Amino acid sequence: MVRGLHLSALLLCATAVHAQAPEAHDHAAHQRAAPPADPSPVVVPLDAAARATLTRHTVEATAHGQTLRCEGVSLAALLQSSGAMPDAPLRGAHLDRYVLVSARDGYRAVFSLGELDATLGNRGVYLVDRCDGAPLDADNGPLRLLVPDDTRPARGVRQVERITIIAAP
Ligand SMILES: Nc1nc2c(c(=O)[nH]1)N[C@H]1C(S)=C(S)[C@@H](COP(=O)(O)O)O[C@H]1N2
Ligand SMILES: [Mo]
Repeated sequence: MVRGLHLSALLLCATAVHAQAPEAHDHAAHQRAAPPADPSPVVVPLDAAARATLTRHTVEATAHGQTLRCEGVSLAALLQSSGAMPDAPLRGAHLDRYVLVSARDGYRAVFSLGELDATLGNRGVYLVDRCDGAPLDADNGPLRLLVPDDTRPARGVRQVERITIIAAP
């Protein structure tokens, strides 16, 4: 009797699953199962712990006739380690995103994620914490950007306060 009950329950289950199976393959059901888009905006951690595990680069950049020799991390690597930028060639889901870098004095500059992707713009952008052998002073640091391949140094944001990834509206 118990066996009999079990068997009918199983049969009922199997019937129910079978009845739903075609819907699982239809387009609407497939779209509902898609993972949600990454959140926006995302504030990227800049603290020493967030930067400690990343490769350090030596970067030279010239501003107003003066060449700085600095050390720091790649902005793309920092964004990737935060999880906010995929560590793979970017596709449409991330090509409408940009990085807003804001300074304590209100200065701001943006970069697109596509500009930073090594397989697209491949623009080297670095977040540095030491120049010419010393930590950056309060006018320049403690963190600044350097963009050695920009023709002018205007996006070398000093006094970096916040880095945010934003999906274009
Ligand atoms: N926070 C902040 N960063 C800034 C600026 C600024 O006004 N504020 N000026 C930019 C411009 S226009 C230039 S040319 C470079 C100058 O870099 P330097 O101070 O190393 O010469 O800094 C850039 N970074
Ligand atoms: Mo400038």
